[in-house]
Amino acid sequence: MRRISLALGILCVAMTQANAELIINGATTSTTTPVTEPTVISNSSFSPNNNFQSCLANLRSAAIASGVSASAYDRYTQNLTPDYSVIDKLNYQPEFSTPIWDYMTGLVDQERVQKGQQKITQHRDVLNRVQAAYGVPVETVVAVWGVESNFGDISGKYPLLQSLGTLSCEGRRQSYFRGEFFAAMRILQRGDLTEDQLKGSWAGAFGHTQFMPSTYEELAVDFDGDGRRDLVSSTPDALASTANFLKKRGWQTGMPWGFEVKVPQGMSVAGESRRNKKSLGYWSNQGITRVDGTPLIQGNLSESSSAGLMLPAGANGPAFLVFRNFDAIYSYNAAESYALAIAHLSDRLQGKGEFVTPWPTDDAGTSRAERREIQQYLLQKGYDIGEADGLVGDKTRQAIRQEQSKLGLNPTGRAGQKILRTLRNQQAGQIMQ
Ligand SMILES: [Ca+2]
Repeated sequence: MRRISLALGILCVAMTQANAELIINGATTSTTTPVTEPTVISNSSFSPNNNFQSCLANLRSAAIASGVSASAYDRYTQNLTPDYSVIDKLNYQPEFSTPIWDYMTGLVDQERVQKGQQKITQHRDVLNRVQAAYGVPVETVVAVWGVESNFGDISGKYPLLQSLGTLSCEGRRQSYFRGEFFAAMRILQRGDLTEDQLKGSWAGAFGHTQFMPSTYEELAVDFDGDGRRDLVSSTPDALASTANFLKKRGWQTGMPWGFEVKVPQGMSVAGESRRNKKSLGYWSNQGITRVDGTPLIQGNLSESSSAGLMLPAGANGPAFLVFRNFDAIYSYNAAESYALAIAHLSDRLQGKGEFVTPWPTDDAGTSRAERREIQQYLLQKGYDIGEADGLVGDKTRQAIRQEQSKLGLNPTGRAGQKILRTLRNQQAGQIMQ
């Protein structure tokens, strides 16, 4: 489960990458209403290991009321077994706070920019048609794709009926997950996907777009014209559905998501936020300019265009004016850091540069390639951290902590530039000897 809290510019996120383990489409918030309101059934007598089948039997009538046929429900639940590992995921409380600069550097690195550009070239024709149909720029659609599933590479391995069935019968938020469980069955029943294809994150987000089943029902589109909405194996369907999502969530064609700005010294930013929108005329009068010093009002923007001032790392970090389109991206996964990663990746895919204002840290974040490099040094030192996959999990963090302690550094467990440089220097020193 993803927990986000902004405090002193530090983000608490439960995962190391925005892939695979996310609950998305508003699943962790109340901003998205499931298409079908699940019927709440009292479940106080449930206990693990012996009552899964009786829980499923209790859910049967609610599933049928939501539109699952009786025969389909019986077929999908007949041999279903619980997977309690998803309850552990649901209850996981991160000890580690990921600073936003680590989060951003891992999600928007040169590797993802290059791969995104390759994908744009490869799917140019369908992307142009998607942009024409939905009014969302090619680069924004591809940026969502890149952050959600690394362009379809990572879409999750949990069989959805099993994970959502378990979450429907155990743990917190059962009512929410029942709605998703039933939606998954309706998707299967309609023949959009097969049960084999229906694998995703532990919480039920799946496919190229990592939609939850209820979002799938509401917003997925058939763009390749085969009569099925297939966000698992049809790239055209996935790209068009992403654009449809953003359009339905309020995307304004021809308008920017926002841009980095320069806030005058001494201007109070207390109370400013993405939500607290004011006119560009107001912001201009405050002395705010674009980060390159040019006026705020350019292109399609006017005095009355409405934007919020967002400072994701506090007053000493980069500042952004964000518009309605930023909110549309935000609705994909209800986290400002997440929306900023997509917004920034879309800019990078358009050939724009990195943020100008540095993050307020003396130990900047690392790219996935640099994280793999750190892991390779740790493996050479004999740490049992699995593969050098660039994902900084508990084992990697523990190994970094031990190395930092040996070196007399603060044992944070962060895979930052400082530990990378130190390990590199050690390696170079050994080669010299
Ligand atoms: Ca299709």
